[in-house]
Amino acid sequence: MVTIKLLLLLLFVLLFISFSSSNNHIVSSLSLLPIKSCQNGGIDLYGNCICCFGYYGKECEMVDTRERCTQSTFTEYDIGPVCCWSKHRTIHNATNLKETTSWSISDNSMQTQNKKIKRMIKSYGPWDDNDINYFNHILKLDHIQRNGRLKQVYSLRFNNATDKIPRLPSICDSTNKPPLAFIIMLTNYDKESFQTLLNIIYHPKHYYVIHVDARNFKKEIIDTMNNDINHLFVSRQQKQPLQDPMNIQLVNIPFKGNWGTLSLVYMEVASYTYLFDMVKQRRESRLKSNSHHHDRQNTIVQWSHIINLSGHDMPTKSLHKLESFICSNLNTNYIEHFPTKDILIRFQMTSFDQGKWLVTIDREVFESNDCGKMGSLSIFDPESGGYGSQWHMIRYELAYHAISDIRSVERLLSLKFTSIPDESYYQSIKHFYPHLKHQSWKDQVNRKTYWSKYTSDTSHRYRVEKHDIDSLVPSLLFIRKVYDQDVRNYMIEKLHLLK
Ligand SMILES: *[C@@H]1O[C@H](CO)[C@@H](O)[C@H](O)[C@H]1NC(C)=O
Ligand SMILES: *[C@@H]1O[C@H](CO)[C@@H](O)[C@H](O)[C@H]1NC(C)=O
Ligand SMILES: CC(=O)N[C@H]1CO[C@H](CO)[C@@H](O)[C@@H]1O
Repeated sequence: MVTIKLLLLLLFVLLFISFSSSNNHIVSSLSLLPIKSCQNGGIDLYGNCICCFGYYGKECEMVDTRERCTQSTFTEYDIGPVCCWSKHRTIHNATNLKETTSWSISDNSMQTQNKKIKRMIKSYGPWDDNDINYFNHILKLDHIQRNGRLKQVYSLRFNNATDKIPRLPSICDSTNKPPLAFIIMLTNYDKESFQTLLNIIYHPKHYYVIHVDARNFKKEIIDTMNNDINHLFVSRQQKQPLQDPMNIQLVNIPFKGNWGTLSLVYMEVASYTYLFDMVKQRRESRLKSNSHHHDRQNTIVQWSHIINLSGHDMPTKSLHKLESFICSNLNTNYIEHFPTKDILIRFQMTSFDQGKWLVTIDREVFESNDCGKMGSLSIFDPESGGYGSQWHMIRYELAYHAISDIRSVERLLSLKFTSIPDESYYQSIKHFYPHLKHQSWKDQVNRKTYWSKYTSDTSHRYRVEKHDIDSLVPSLLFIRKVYDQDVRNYMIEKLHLLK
């Protein structure tokens, strides 16, 4: 009780301070209310639950039995809310996806963002822990003053209009190559392969986010990893008078990675928030430590590209060569992009993340239970999307666009019930991307998996072996599924990866 009173007092003091110090309408930026789940796929945004279609009550615990869809079952899964909620998803409920709504495309004000976010939460549920984790990464809660009263509003934490990020010089040469950002996604911690990979790609000037799957996120493992990461950071720090904040971090609240579902994209876009924050921290810290030296802050520039890797991916070029490659193609985004029409089937069905993998609801179940319209085509215009490989290397503006443009967020959510959205999300956010015409786009992602080997023996099907290394194509940057340490060592030696 005492602590609650103290918290309230603190809140009041903080509100008071921000009241008196701001001259615009924003009163504070306190994220005191993390978004929580309610029952039956509902979500708690403002201290009140927003429930799925067919559910109501303070915690969404009440079922409206008059709605047939709330009774639906599908083999062993009880899919009531999943099935019902597509009743809410109509073209009229989409933010400019089909560009036919009255929601202004360019209005990026906090109030409008708040309305759009609330409407998206109403339209694209039901929600699970992964969804909520994503919202908590990308949204922020503010209080604005309206008619003399405080009102809670949600908006994107990275807002293009207000939160300017450091720029990247447009020229890149051999003596001045920009930093890179790496995301490393691990199913579990294999210390040897992780350290081998970092040994090759780590440099104090680059940025690294590590995501360990929530299912294997155990305290002891996390402590070990944090120790290892700290050790790496300290041992490789460049000798300079001032200490930069960390350039390598573990994702605090990880996602559960379920194959074929949106969770994989969540992991990546949530990682962007860490990567942008780390640049900001370094810049601010340099500014503080040397405020009379204005040019110091310019030594911290934006990273140019995101490269995401899995634990058993191996570079086939040294970091030095990788930097040079990116540098000589500085304006290029590497994304494979084909028209959506070839994979329309993925948009015609309604699939859902049942906690382990993706399950597609039978059309018959959908129709006989009055679950609304199947698929996503009423909310997603295939013409404006696309698909391709899930591997990509993208410029920082596109990564920023993914977390700072409300339409990118809606594109993501509207893919929630399609299968393998990591193969269509990046192609889809290009539709509203302001730099589309000014940047170059290459289909070639410069990564390889040996799919076709040993087809009869599935356990060895993708495993890279030493002799594979002798015949790599010169343009290759990464090879996947390198499970054996002696193959990694062979690569390091043969391909001069530490030079
Ligand atoms: C990168 O991120 C995507 C999700 O956007 C994921 O599906 C993919 O497998 C990741 N890994 C690699 C190596 O590209
Ligand atoms: C941010 O907004 C400005 C206009 O305010 C626009 O020119 C720019 O392209 C936007 N950037 C991104 C990445 O959306
Ligand atoms: C046009 C419109 O707003 N349609 C629906 C959008 O979703 C809500 C529920 O979240 C419905 O009540 C609206 O009718």
